[in-house]
Amino acid sequence: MFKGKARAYTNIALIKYWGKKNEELILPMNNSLSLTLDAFYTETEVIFSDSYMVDEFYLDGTLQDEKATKKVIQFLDLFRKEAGLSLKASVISQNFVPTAAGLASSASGLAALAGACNTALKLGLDDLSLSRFARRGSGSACRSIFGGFVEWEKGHDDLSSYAKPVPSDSFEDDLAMVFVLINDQKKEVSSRNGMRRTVETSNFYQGWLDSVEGDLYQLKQAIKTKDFQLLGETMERNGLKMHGTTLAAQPPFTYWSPDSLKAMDAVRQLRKKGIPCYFTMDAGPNVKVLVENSHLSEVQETFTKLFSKEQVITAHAGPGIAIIE
Ligand code: 2P0
Repeated sequence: MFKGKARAYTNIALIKYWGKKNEELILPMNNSLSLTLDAFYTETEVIFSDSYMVDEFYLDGTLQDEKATKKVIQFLDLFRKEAGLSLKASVISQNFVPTAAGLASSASGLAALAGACNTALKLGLDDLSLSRFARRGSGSACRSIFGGFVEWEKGHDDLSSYAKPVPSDSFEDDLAMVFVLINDQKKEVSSRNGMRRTVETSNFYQGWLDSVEGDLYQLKQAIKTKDFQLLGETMERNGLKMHGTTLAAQPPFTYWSPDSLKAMDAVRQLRKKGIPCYFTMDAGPNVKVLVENSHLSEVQETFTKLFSKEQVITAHAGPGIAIIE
């Protein structure tokens, strides 16, 4: 029997990953840069044993169906191949998310499973190799191997596409990210399908690709010089551009809901009042607001008034992957 357990934290991209050039290997079209956060994480245990006849996947205590398990089985296969064994496994995963608000993250989940497999099978993979493996489960998971600011180098093949920490002189410790949880009844387009549809059909996609390098350069300059305004403006602009591409897809779609627009407007109003804060959004209606700790309370107050206390969750920079057992 081989056993391992790891914890990984979720991350939010300031420069977005949007589009794949290789779907099987999960090689992205562009580099992305994220901040790992402390508020949401996943703990995953994996046990490989000859007593299992099939692979099983339990998430938050519930045995998962074939579809959810298939992704996990394919991921386990990568590690079985690396270790040269064929034992079936049981995967027990727990998401630590403050409320049930659709924040369960494939980034933290697949990163934790990668760490657990590495330990269980005694592969001795270093963090860069672990990041490559995590990428094969879910692109954004490769960034959750590391804490703080993290850049995913798009690379050109399996070996060259991985994430690594961005030197920051602890700039991230000055920052907070306020999650505004917006419930939306609409059935959402998964990020996997959304990015595929956009790459294949959106006339705006080339515009995205043409500008992302410049945004990335500016964001790295902002980290280097600890320039919060430049950091926030660049993040906000990049996120808006990503979401712009979806409007020109065929058929068009958007992740925004009326409440997302309300939250974005509140951020602009706060700035007018002299409180520097900036928003970003991912493949769903929630809005994430980046602010310095020195102005955190004003942002929290605004959003708890506009929405409710339960809908506002504050995160700070979080650590990289941790091996628990
Ligand atoms: C990101 N997203 O950079 C972007 C921004 C969503 C919007 O990475 O298909 O779950 O498993 O590689 O990593 C979400 O996509 O997609 C994501 P797959 P993933 O955070």
